[in-house]
Amino acid sequence: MSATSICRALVDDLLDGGVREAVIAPGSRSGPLAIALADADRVGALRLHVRVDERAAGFLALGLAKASRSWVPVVTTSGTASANLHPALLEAMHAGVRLLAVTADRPARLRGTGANQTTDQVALFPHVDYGDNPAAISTLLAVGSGPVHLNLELDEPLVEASDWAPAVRPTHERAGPHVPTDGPELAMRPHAVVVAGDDSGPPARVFAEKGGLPLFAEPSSGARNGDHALIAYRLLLDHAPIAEQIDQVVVFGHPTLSRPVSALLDRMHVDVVVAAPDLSRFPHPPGRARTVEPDVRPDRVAAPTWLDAWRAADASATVAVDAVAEREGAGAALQVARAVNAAVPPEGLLVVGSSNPIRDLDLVARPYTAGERRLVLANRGLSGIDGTLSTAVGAALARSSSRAFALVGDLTFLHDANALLIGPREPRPDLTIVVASDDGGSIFATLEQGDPAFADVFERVYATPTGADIGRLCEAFGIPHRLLAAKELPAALEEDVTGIRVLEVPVPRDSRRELASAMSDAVREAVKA
Ligand SMILES: Cc1ncc(C[n+]2csc(CCOP(=O)(O)OP(=O)(O)O)c2C)c(N)n1
Ligand SMILES: [Mg+2]
Repeated sequence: MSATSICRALVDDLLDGGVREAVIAPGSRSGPLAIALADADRVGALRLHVRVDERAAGFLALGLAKASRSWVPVVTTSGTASANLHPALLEAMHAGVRLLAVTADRPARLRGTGANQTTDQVALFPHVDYGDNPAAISTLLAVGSGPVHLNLELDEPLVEASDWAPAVRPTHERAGPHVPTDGPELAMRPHAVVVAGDDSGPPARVFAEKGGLPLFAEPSSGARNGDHALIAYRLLLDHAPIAEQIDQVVVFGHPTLSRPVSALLDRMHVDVVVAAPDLSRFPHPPGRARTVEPDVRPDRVAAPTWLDAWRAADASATVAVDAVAEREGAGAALQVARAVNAAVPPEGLLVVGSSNPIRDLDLVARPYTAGERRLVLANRGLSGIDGTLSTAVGAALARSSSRAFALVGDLTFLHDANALLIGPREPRPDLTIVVASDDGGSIFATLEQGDPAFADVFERVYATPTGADIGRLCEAFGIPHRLLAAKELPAALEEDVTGIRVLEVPVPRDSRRELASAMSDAVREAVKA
């Protein structure tokens, strides 16, 4: 079969498999697949996105796949181009995202002969499900959870000048989030809590509501909804006397955000129950956690005093956190997180960057009303600061609502600035990117290395200030940019948006450590027995 026939057959198979979005980066070896995908785009069988930078292309496809819960192929040419997909594939692997990497290759006979742009692409992504037979792609995709790597050997002649158009398949219903049915009963202890990590979805909330339990839901859990979800749970775990009484934790999703939650799971007398098929994606105390079916339900409702006590403590802690956030200067990052949390309307999207943005949000985000179909995403598989803007662009493109936001730190923004490199003919989402801009990585100030003992080296090797001018960078990409004070952000977030824009809010970095201890002190005082 010619390269063109192979690629046309592959596009047909992908369409049969439900693929409706595809990403490519340019190159000669991948050309026949690029042309076949462009043919499919032309007749409306799928939507094609073209990017110059393969790393950004990989994360764009990841964002599309995360928000649509569908397979999204990303196609690169051979050599280093394909290696640039590695970060997105690793994130997809650890978060179970349906990303299909298609790397074009020369025929196997040319490997090891010094042929141009030819390396061993077969073992390029160890641990990722691999295939080299395009005809078997449907079997690979049927496994359900990603990612998958298809290395496509294409021989010359690479292109053929002949007309082709695939049949347009009917649009299929997208798989929604998992809605629990009535599964097996779990024997509850009197003082249980529910932890909802990344991508838990509604089951965590439903379990907490059925059991009358407090819900500690990370922002990207998809479960921070309803009136069982607490706000300042992270500080309550450290400071509220009631936290000592916890005797059971039921965990959904992939919790990674906070040390107090990890410490809770490590407590010897706590029964740790993980609602997942296995423990591979779950940070757990070795030998002590047990799994239950994701559809598990509590065998009884907890005494109302348990949840009431948590709600009262949370209300006091939240007042204390808000008071610290109101402080001039230091509190600005928390004000930014609150404003962004409040700006997301029903059906809206929020993509949150790693480091302080997601932790600030975790501390202040008000739970949303259940059932209003907001989507809050974060790359928590490996918590990288890479690819976040591309993920946000992809996720925004996959949503029907045009209200989409991203909240990122300045280094996270700069790391993926090529996400803004979007050609004039490419689909562009309406997306507001908010940058909490403190010229460097402020999270490290709150960790051990932020101790004054390391002050000498801290600034150079941890904080890494860049002095980069984000406004001028945006100008180079033709992206509107505004510098705003935190207090001006809520009004700006209300504005109608067409295309991508950047709102940069300067926040102080040197007071981060003090901010963290001021919040701890305030909450300890507010909830003491
Ligand atoms: C790809 C990658 N490189 C390095 C890190 C380590 N890291 C974690 S947070 C961080 C700093 C992030 O800075 P910024 O985005 O400005 O957020 P801030 O800490 O200032 O809130 C770094 C380098 C990472 N998580 N991912
Ligand atoms: Mg920063």
